[in-house]
Amino acid sequence: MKQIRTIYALPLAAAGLVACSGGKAVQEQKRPNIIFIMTDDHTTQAISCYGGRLMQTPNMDRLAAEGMRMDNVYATNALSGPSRACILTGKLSHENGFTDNACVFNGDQLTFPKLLQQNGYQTAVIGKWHLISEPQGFDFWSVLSGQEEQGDYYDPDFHEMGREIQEKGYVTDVITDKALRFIDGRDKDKPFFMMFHHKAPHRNWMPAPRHLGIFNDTTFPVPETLFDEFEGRGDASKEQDMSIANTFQNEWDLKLLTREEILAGDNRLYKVYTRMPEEVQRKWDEVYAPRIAEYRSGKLQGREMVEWKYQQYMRDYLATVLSVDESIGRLMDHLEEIGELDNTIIVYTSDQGFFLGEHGWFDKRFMYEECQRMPFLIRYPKTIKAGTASNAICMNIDFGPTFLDFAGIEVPEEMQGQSFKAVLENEGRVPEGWRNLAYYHYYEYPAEHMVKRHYGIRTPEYKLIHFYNDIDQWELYDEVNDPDEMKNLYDDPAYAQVREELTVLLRATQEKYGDTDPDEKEKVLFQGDRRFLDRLNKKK
Ligand code: SGN
Ligand code: CA
Repeated sequence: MKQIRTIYALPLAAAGLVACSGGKAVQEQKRPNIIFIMTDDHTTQAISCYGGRLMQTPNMDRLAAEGMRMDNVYATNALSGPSRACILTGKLSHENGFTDNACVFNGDQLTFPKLLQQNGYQTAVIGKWHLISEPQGFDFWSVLSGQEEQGDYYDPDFHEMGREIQEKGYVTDVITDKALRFIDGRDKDKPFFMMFHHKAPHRNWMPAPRHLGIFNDTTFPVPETLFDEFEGRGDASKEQDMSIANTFQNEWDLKLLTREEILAGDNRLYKVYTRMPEEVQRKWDEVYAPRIAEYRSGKLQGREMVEWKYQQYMRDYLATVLSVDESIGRLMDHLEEIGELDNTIIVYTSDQGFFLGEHGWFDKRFMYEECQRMPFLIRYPKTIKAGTASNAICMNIDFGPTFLDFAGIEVPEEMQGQSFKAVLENEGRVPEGWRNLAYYHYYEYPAEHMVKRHYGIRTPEYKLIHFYNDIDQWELYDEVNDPDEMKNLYDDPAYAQVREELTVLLRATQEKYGDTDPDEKEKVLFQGDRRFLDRLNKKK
């Protein structure tokens, strides 16, 4: 293990090491355990305590009712690997080097789990990792390895402490079992920190056997912007490849293949379907048969077809979320049983949000609210008041500093995020001098879904975005009056001054974070993109 530098060394008082009256013995005061639950692509529209109308999430709601719901927590690069790298390092993508999903994380760099470990925490990461290099800074790790580290829904493969293993069962349940086993086998003399990372509800949304078909009689409300035509907005919105109407794949996303067709082998479902036990395959066949028949009846056309696809999408996506909600319930019950519930900071978040039909889309990547915003629920009754909510603007790079702060560990100067412990412990109020904006920079282009590169800022009232490489186009949204981001005000004379001020603020923010040098940027970018393009070429 690397020696830590003195500035990160833990002061005695902060460590909770207090000299007893005799002066000899030292006693460890209780520092909180920290459980960081992060799902993949779970968005606030699908969480009932966020006002989502699509489904009930009772265990997530319990976290909020007994803790705080944060309404303005933002991803700085709304894509899996990049978001995870930002979280681990407390640094933006251009600083941690992981700009897009084709990168390999440099695990030698400073991360907050390493600091927790060096300062007496027992650490673990279980579930989705998606950073390619082996996890460092964890006493135990067991991460999904199948499908280029996206993981499989059924009988998933894991890379665990240097070994390749396959587990039996549904991925959310397997990850939960592993997490509970880690808790039970922990070193009881130490506090623990666990990254508990689910795969669900990532594409292609395959529910647990017990939830297959559970929403098949439900019709979900259709987003008002499902048929958005992007009037007044730039080419990035028009030229993406992530629409329900055109990008959705019949086989993969809608599962419109019969058992016989799947088993014929020449399709993407084959690999995932054949991982399911026979009895689950049977249930699957039964559940999807009416959907296939309806599609093949030939009655669905035009807008009706898009709405139909949206309904099938919701049925599968939301059913996978049920397993995650149950997992949180199991975790809380277990912590309660062993008497650790109130000693543990529990966080629920997702690597980014997701489009559930808004603007006609699925997926993420854009700096628009549905996916830039991350759910963030936190429970720690010792210092966080139950039933509170906050609109403080925070970023994923702030998570590490916040956890270090709770653990009494000094936040290293080089981390760009800042602790929001003061927000959490002050009923969500924004403290004096709080950095009330979120920075964003997305790089993965040209790539899957074809979302053009852009950067921008989100303030409490506005959002300014610059699509900067193969096009040079700006967008400005009034978040108070236009929360759906339908009206680009960049060229509206009434907003000329706002635009001016925001531009100055954006440039100052880039200056502050050192994200200004285009040459450097290109070097980082091309590393990832070339690999994507190579892969694309190979497929052709
Ligand atoms: C897969 C999905 C994409 C998704 C990326 C990244 N395609 O490639 O739809 O955007 O993952 O997701 S799929 O056809 O394989 O389902 S991320 O959350 O890991 O960044
Ligand atoms: Ca994701």
